[in-house]
Amino acid sequence: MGQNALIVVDFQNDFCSQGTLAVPNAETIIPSIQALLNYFSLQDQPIVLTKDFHPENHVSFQAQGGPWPPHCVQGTVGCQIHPSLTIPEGAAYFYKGFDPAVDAYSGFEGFLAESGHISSIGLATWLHRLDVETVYISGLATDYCVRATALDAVTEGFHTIAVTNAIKGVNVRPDDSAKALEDMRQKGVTLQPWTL
Ligand code: VGL
Ligand code: ZN
Repeated sequence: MGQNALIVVDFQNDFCSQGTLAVPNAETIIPSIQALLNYFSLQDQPIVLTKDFHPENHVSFQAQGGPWPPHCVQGTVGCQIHPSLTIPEGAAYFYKGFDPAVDAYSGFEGFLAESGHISSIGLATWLHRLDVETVYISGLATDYCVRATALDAVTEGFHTIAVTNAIKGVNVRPDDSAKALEDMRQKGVTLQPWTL
């Protein structure tokens, strides 16, 4: 039987309350994400953290005509994983959005970061090599990177669970997260809370 993997999407300082692109109430999901991290670690199941990893002149930033304020710029505190999470040893990091000219919402556009350099190993390849069948998706933001990651997970053939109490949306329009959840559900993502 295949393994389960946990994917924590973009739980970085710039998406939390002091950040440049803050997701309202992002910190409220910390207990659920930590419970997931602890559980997957205890079960020796793969843990993935994705990071938005932009250069200063990234195409998604308003100065370049993009929709967003600068965020998750490489080498800044805003790019770091939020310090309230305790990340188990052995967790794998996948970086995305580092090409100045291309935005990347989905973790499946990310590449494994190994001892400070970005490899050519993509997330789907890495998960398939580990015989992962089911992915549990948590993190930020429901209406952008979580949604894109979950839909790509389905396309890549994974049984995909979006953990409803471990994700939070930006809601540029108030119902964006609700629409994203419905879209995910229609496309084969299971919506399920994690019981603390
Ligand atoms: C994200 C907007 C821009 C996300 C990343 O992680 O959802 N949203 N870059
Ligand atoms: Zn971004």
